Amino acid sequence: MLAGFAALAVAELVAAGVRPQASPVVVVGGASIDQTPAAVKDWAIRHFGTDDKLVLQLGILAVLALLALGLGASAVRRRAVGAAGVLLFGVIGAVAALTRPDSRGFTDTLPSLIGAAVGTLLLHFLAGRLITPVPVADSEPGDWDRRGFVIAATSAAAASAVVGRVGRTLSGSRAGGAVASRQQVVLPRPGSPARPVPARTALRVEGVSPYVTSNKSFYRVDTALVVPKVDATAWHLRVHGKGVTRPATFTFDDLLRRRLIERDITLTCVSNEVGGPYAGNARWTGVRLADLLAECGVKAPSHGGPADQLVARSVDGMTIGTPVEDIMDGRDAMLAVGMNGEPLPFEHGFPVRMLVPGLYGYVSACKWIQDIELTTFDSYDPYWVKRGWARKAPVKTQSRIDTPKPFARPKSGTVMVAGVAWAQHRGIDKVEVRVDDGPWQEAHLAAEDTRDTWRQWSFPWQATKGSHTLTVRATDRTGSVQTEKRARTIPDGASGWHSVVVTAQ
Ligand SMILES: Nc1nc2c(c(=O)[nH]1)N[C@H]1C(S)=C(S)[C@@H](COP(=O)(O)O)O[C@H]1N2
Ligand SMILES: [Mo]
Repeated sequence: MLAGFAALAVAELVAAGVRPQASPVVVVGGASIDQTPAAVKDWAIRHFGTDDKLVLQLGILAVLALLALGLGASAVRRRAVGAAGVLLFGVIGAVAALTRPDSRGFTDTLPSLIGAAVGTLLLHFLAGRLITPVPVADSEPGDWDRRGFVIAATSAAAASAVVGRVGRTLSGSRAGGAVASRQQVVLPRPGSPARPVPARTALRVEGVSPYVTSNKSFYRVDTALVVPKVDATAWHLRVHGKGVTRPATFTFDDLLRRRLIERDITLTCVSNEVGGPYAGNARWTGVRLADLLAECGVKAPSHGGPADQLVARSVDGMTIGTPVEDIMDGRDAMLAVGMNGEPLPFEHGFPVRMLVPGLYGYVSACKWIQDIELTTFDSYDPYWVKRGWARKAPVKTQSRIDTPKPFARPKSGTVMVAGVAWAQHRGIDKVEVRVDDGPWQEAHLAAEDTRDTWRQWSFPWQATKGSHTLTVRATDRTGSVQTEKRARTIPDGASGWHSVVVTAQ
């Protein structure tokens, strides 16, 4: 285990020199995320939520620790076996590093290979201490040098801890350029500001989700084990592909110099269960994507354009495919640079991400975007589609009870039931609440900001003593009532009604 620890520590140090994304835990973790069947990934997101990445990394470390114990045990008998085993892990790390979508090639293999080499040497040396009888005072013949081993092992552990820590610290400071570039961003005043939020958009009900989700509490869903830290001054966005008669490359300053729009948009994740937390509403600033595409010569399919799919690629190799028709149909699809008045936080895609009102994030909201390719749905499947999710995924009409919480024990009498409902780009027209098997009763709807945003709702419930089931459903502006039919999140989003059971005292 010590040799394994030393290998990982040295790998971290080398990764700090190469790039943090090349560390073996990150490349092997990333490869496992990509190989994980959709159902397992969905299960992981459901059970560990945003901690899924931490759980994955701890899992990798636990597996490594067990394998290290096994290799160590065999190394005491046959040192060559131990050495070969550790080297094999180095090779696995190197292969993972080479096959990552954002791989930089040979240099990315160095952390795994050098780490494994150091681990092999250390294992050889320590195992040797356990095998070779060393004649010391008071020793019986065949005894091993306990004191020598303990000293060597302790020094190796201490040295590894220092090396690993230095590696991590250096990796952190490598992002200095990106952090500085973010601090230097001054978001220009939008040429097209958001309509002022109408009065009474936010209800004063304790426990309901705030109308605007703060950047800090905005959900985060992505496959990045290391949050990409992109230096905005070196960032470029390339636009190319089918029907792009004027391919172009934009810098971050190019985008800031354009006319910016500012819009309130609610973003939701296709992995959100009925009643789940992966929804947030923010005020975004950015460039209208349809205008930028039109400058590059792109036409919507309904206007004779040959491309029906826009594929966005991020710096970490994510690919996200969006219908060109949706982007060009007049809605506020944008390349966002600002979130709630700040440059995008790194976790949410600094310097630039895409947003398309009405579509789930995995088909619209590419973070850390760096490339836009116009293509067709027939000729290319992006990341999640390859893994069994739908090619097209408009947001399903959903409503959620935020308060009371499941299994709450409110006092009988008037209990405020409240929550949010969303049907982005269609708008919410009605929310109804049902108590037990009673009739549907209309809830009070907060004022609408735009049809791209969620709406809060509240319902004063006259609670009688005992256990009750509260259920909610919404109706969108097309007149469709939220379906009762339960669907899993895969392939195109969960459906069904949210209900909570509470006991009035
Ligand atoms: N580069 C990149 N962009 C991404 C993803 C990702 O894994 N990598 N996940 C998408 C998904 S599934 C969702 S729901 C949204 C979430 O955006 P947020 O983390 O800012 O809430 O980002 C989208 N953009
Ligand atoms: Mo998502």
